[in-house]
This record gives sequence, C-alpha cells and structure tokens, in this order.
Amino acid sequence: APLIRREDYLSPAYWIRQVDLTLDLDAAKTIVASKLTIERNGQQPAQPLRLHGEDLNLLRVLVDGQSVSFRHEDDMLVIDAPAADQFVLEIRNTIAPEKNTHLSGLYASGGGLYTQCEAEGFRRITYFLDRPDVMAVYTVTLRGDKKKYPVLLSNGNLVEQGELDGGRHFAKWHDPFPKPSYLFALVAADLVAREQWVRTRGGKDHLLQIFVKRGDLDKTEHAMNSLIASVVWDEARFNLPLDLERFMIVAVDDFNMGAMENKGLNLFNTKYVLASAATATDADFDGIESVVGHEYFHNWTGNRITCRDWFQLSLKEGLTVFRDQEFSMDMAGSASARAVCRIADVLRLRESQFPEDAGPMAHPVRPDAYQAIDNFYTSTVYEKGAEVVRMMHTLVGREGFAKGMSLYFQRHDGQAVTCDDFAQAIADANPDSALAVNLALFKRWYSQSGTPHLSARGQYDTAASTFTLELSQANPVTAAQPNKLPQLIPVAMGLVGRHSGQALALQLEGEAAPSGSHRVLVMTEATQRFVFTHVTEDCVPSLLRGFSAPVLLDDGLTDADRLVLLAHDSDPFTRWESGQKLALGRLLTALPTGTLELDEPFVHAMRGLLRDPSLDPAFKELALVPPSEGYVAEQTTEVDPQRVHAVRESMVQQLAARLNEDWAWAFAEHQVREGYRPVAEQSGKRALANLALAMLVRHAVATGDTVWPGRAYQRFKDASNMTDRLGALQALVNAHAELAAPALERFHALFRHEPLVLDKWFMLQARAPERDGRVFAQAKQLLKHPDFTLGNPNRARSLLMALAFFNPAAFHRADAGGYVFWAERVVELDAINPQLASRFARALDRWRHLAEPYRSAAREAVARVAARTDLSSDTAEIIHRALQ
Ligand code: DPP
Ligand code: ZN
Repeated sequence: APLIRREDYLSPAYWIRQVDLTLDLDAAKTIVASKLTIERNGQQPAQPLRLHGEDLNLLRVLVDGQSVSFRHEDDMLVIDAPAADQFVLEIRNTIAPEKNTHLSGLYASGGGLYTQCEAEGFRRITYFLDRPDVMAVYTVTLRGDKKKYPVLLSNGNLVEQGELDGGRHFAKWHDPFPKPSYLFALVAADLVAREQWVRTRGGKDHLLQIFVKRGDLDKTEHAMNSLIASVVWDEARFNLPLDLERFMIVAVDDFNMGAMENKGLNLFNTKYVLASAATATDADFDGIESVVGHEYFHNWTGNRITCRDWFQLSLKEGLTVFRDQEFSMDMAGSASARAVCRIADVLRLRESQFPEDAGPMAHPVRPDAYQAIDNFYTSTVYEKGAEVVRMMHTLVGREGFAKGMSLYFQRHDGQAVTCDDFAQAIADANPDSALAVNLALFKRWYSQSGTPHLSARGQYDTAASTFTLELSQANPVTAAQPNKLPQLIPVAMGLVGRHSGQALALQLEGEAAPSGSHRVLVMTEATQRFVFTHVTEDCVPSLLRGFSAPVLLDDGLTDADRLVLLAHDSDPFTRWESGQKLALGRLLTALPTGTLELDEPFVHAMRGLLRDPSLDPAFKELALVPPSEGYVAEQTTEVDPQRVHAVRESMVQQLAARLNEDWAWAFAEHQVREGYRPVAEQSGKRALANLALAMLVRHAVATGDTVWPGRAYQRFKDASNMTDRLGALQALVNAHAELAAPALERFHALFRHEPLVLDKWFMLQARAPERDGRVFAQAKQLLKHPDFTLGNPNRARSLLMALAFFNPAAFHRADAGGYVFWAERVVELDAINPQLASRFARALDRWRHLAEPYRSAAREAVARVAARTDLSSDTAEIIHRALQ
C-alpha cells in the first residue's frame, strides 16, 4: 500500500450533506441501500467522484434517479462528474457480516450484528467518502428478523419502529448532529438494557442505557454509575453538558479496541462494561470507570469537534485521555489517591510509549506519514498526546486551561480541525502565558518524535547561600527524523533541605521575594542555568514533580540524595520515583555480573516505606514493586532479557526474605473487613495485602516452608471477591508453588462460563515469572486448550500479548522458540484479523535492541514473516519498518 502523507492533505472534491441508509440485516447477506445528498466542493477543481469501498458487492448506482457509468480503480468506485453541483447518489450493495473476521465494518458476534467504523470501517459497509472531514446528517432504517434481532439501534433518536411481514421488524433512527462516517454505528442483537434517567443542569432529562446479553444485567451497575459520574463531571469541570436525548452503551464480546465513541451509541468491549465483585478485580473496576469516561468525554472532544484528517488523531485522543485521567483523579478523591493515579499513568507511558519512541515505529504525536492508519492508534498518539495536553495545562494553569477549552469550542464546534487549532485556542485564551509566548517552540512536541533526555546538575554554595541548577536537554535521533531541535520543557520542582527535610522557599536571582516552595521552571533552550538565592541550607533538588514533562531525567543525584527525597519530599510522585531510582541503580549495577546482593541501607529504606504510617497502602504497593523488566531493559543499550530477569528476580526474592516479618505484618494489617466496594480506600489495602502475600509465598517456597502457600490456597478458595482470589492464585502461580496447579484447575472449573475471567486465567499463566522454560512450555500448551481461540481478540491478547509483551524472559529464549511461536502466530492471526495481528507483530519491532544470540534469531523471525507475499497492509507496514 502507498504511504499517505500529512502534507498532501486536500479538502474533498465533494461534500456529503445527508445520508439515508436502509439495511436489510442478515448475517450471511445484508443489503445496504444508501442515498447520499452530495454537493461539489467549489474549492477543488472539477473531477470525478471517487468513493472508498472494501469487500463490497455492488448492485446498482443511480445519480438523480438515472443510471450512470462508473468504474473501479484500486479500492475506489469512480463515477464521472455529474453536471449538477448538487445531486443525489443512490447505491445498493451487499455485504457478508458473518464472514467479516476483521471486526471492522459490520460483523457478527454471538448471534448479533455490530459495527466498528473507526478509522476506515464504514467503507466496508457501503461506498462513501470515508474521511473524517466529510460530515453528514444520518437517517438510518434497520430491518431484520424480530426473534434474532429484537433490538435494533443506531445513532441519535428513535423516530419510528414497527412490524414487517415474515416475522421481521424495523426501526428508524435519526441523528441530528452532522458526523463523520467513523462515528456511525448500528447494533442488531438480542440484548437487555439497564436504564437510568439523568437531569443535566439546564433542566433537561436524558435517558442512559447500557445494553448487554441476557444474564449480564447484574454486572452493569458500575458502568452505569461511571456513566452518570462522567455526565456530571464533564458539566462541572468543563461546562460540557450531555447534548443527546438518549445515550447508549452496548457491550460486545468480540471487539478489537477497548471501546468506541460513536455518537450516542458507544460500543464497548465487554471487558470495559461487565463487572461484579465476584468476577472483576479492583483494576477492572478502575478500567471501566476510565473507559466509560473516556468514550463519554469524546462526545465533545472528538464528536462535536472532530479531526480534519487522521494525522490529527491526537487532537481527540490525547485530549480525551488527558480528560479521562483527570476524571479518574477527581473520582479517586484524596491527594494521595490522585498521586497513585498519576504514578499508574506514568508507569503506563514509560512501559509502552518510551520504547515505541526509541524504536522503528517512533513517530510524532501528530504523525507525518502512514500506510495503515490502524497502526497509529499508539501510545504515542494517546499517552504522549495526553502528556502534551497536560503540559499545556501546567503552563496556563487550571483556570487558564478551562478558558482555553471554552475558546476552542466557541471557535470550532461542529468542525473538523487540527492539532494546531487546539494549541492556538489554549494559547489565545492565555496570551501572557509561557505557552502563548513560546507557542511555536512548544508545538515541537507535536512534530518531533523521540523522548528528550533532560539532565540536571545542582550545586550549593554555602558562602553565597545560593543553589545553582543547570539543566540541559538532548533530543535523540529517531526513525525518519535525523535532526532535532530543543523543546519546551516545564520542570515542576522544589528544594528539600538536606538536614531539615523541609521544603525551602524558592527565590530566583533577580526576584524581589520568594514565591512559595514549589514552582515550574520553563526550559526553552538546550542548556539553561537557574540560580536560587537566600537558600539557607544545603539541599536536594526535587525535579520533574508530578512528571511535569514526558522526558528521561538524569538528575545526577546520589543514593544519599534520593534517600532524603524518599523520606521527605512533599511531592508523592518524586518520592515514589526516588525509591524506583534506588532500585533501578542497583539492578543496573548488577547486570554485567548477573549477581545482586542487596545492601542494608536500601533494605532499611524499603522497610521504612512499608512501615510508614503516614503513607497510603496503594502508594506503598507502587513504591515496593521494583521497576519492571521492560523498564530496566530500556535503560540499557544491549538487552539480555534473561539477565535482566535473573537480576530482578533476585531483588524481589531478597526483599521477600529480608522483609519477611514486615510482609507478614503488612498482610495482617491490611485486611478489608467490610463488604466489597471498588473504592480507593479498600483497593489500596487489597493491593498491598496481595503484594505481601506474594512475597510471603515466594519466600516460603524458596525455603521449603508450606505454611504461607497453604494460607494462600485457603484464601484463594474462600475469597469473597476476585481481587483477593486472583491475588492469592497469582501468589501461588508466580512462586511456582505446588498448590498452583490444583488452584488453577479449581479456578477454571469455577469460572468456565465467564469469558472475561477465563481471559485472566490464560493471562496469569502466560505472565508468570519464567523458570526453566516452564512458563513458555505452558503457554504453548494453552494454545491447544479448548477454551483458546484466535477469533476473540480478548482471548488472543490474554495469551499472546501477555507472553510476548509482558513476559520477556519466557519469550526471548536462547533457542529462539519464542520467536518461532511469534512468527507462526503473526501469520495465522493476520489471515483472520489484520489489526490484531499487526499489534502482536510489534512484539519484535525492537529486535535491534537485543543482545546476541537473541538479536540474530529475532531478526531472522522478522525476515521470515517479511518474506511472505500475502501479508495485510497493516502487518506489512509493521514488519517492513522493523527491518528498515
Ligand atoms: N475507540 C478508541 C478510543 O476511544 C478510538 N476512538 O480511543
Ligand atoms: Zn479515544
């Protein structure tokens, strides 16, 4: 497939103003009748009308009721220019939903029919100008068998419904908001709904509905609560009310993404709707809240204002991730619970986005070129995009950002716009801000790929009572971008007294008075020096508080400095980071030899953390888990995954042994006595108790003791909620305890009718710490399990992605077994579902980063897949980039 470039953007030659669709629904053969009101775009030269279409069977084309000549060119239907500037085009075609395993367009899942149109699925339903800047008003008539499809849904409002001959019925929907085709949706299935009315501040009542399969209704309460909270939050925080009479969510088992924000009719992966205490963990409940929020917030940031072209994807995704992160923080409540949310977000960013930005798929937040747009639904566009919005928020402040959002809607409501338009609105609403003053410089975050390296060196001068901080940045060469310029980096910071542990007042040279003990330094050059005066005591700089910019920080601090921050910093993020850096330093030092002996000061500090009565259990859990193998690997130039695994396992094992009594105390101390509720106060305790239990079982298995494994098994059996049950099961499996096998068997028997829980069962086994190749052998075995299928994305991910992305030591084997497994699955999956295959294919896109013998073996596997001539363009793009 050809490369599509951002700089080649042209507005369309025609606009489609109205769409009248009638679908005769049938899984084997659905007939689509489409009537389009089209207008020539006077800004473009006269030319034939070119419509996208993929896997369609065309029956008829009429212009203003007359047949016309047409032809196919590549994937386009070309119709010679009608004489009139305005005309009605009628198209009739058929599609075969039950054969559609791509899960893009209209497809069958569990007896129902569902759509997924973002980014380019609508062209798999009918011929269209399938691009986001073409916005039309849709009227949709659905006809189908009443028994099979008692529920017929589309976007907007239900305007008519009734009976038809032959046991069929129909429903007619009208969506008053013009929308791009990627936001179109329909559902025809046998479903039931939880319903709730909400009143917005303007006094209007709105119907909220969550549709699920019969039998799942009791698992929708949390999703409904999350939806109500989202409606309330967006109106309170951003003044953005619900604009629809009816807002629907539909859960579907087979879904490529997490969820989809179709106007008024969100489609959701069941994973982000269904939850009960018995079947879902605290993390699942959090995931539902955040995804329900995310899709709901798209109603304004994405739907009311959409993207001009797909290069602008972060316009809606970066902004909406930022909004859902803020929502989750506001819902979490306390400052400490907010900090825990922030740390989790940063962990996610660093685990997936940083490696992406350093590999062959590195691309700017606003990419310049793509072959398959589906490959650019990436953590760079989403998570780094959210960080870019967060930096704007930091630079203009909370009020200023709200003003900027208002201006953005005032200017662009109803339009398809660009990332530039968004940044301009935020800056224009805050003309004196550092953002407005340096807007062009700031926008390098949209155009440059790669993670900037920030380095900081501080010097205290006792005689002068000054602290000099020198900051410098380096912007690494990345794929397709050889030359980089400095970026604007907001550095939130403070100074912590080395002896007093106090937050010191901050007064920069030339300032008349100190301005508090926390501030944001705005870095605009390659190197900058900041001199703080009236500094009464030697101090440690606390930098990049709250992770104020998505950079790699070399802070030049010593262990002693980090211990000061770990004990005293007022910023919980920096405090957590100090602990992580203490652990990371030890892991990196141990890598060359492969042996690690933990020193007493480190163990003492970790004990202090665990026992600190002023810290939240959730925070402790995050602080006591050493950096992941993936993150450690990122810090090295040549990765030996087995070495990284061995060293990190050794650290965990020693922490388990040396804090044994402390873990026992923590486990006893953090039991939740009251009934299960998915709230931060409870989930933090459960998280820490589960970590403690895992440590206790690990140590017991290593020393031949059977008490803790026995207790874990008992807890696994008796648990009243999935978080505790899974925690106990994981403790046994991860420690390779003898009781792991009977526990796994029992778990499977208990939940064999719960698909989302079976996913956990597969995932848990695929992610267990590797020992003697057992985990990899088990993963290969699981491929043949009767419950395993590549056809369901959640199931496929729970085994394949878990192994290849989250279990480096099981996947990267000296005998190349993991790579053979990978190559076979990529090819197998690509024939079924290219979007999923190309995601999985990315597991080896950083083969160059590996040490031998892994590197050569991985390259060989990639080359083997590349040699195939039948790859989808999705997968081909990933594989060929990997080899470039
Ligand atoms: N469904 C995806 C999301 O909400 C794509 N829009 O991010
Ligand atoms: Zn989104």
